[in-house]
Amino acid sequence: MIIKPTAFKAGSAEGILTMVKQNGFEIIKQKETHIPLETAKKHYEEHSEKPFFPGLIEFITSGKVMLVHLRKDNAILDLRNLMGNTNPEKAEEGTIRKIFGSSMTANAVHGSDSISSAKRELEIFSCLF
Ligand code: FUP
Repeated sequence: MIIKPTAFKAGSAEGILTMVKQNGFEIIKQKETHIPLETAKKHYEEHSEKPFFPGLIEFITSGKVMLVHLRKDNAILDLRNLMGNTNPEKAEEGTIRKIFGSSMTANAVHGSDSISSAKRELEIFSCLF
């Protein structure tokens, strides 16, 4: 999981991590850091042709984030349910993005969408942890 710049700057990291722990996740590692430009581009590679890509890269590299390595049975699906819809306006009540998100891009958190994505992302961010 990545706590994105706007949520981090707003001081929401503690509240987000509390929700995550209350939902049974174990925090293996956490790190406050800036994401370098090339790392951000690699992370969001699948969206590189999309019109929102430049804004997404600008945003994710705009300030400090918190990288969080989480563990839980069924972690991928459970975290995505806890995060809620990508768009905070559409996210269900009680979800992280509903509570802490402010826009489609500044939607508080990123969560890996599959086991293979989680492995790939942990590898991409390993040098920053
Ligand atoms: P998610 O897996 O829920 O993070 O969503 P996506 O992989 O579809 O999108 C990745 C990020 O791109 C989202 F966090 C927000 C951003 N995004 C936009 O800014 N505009 C869009 O139209 C779609 C996604």
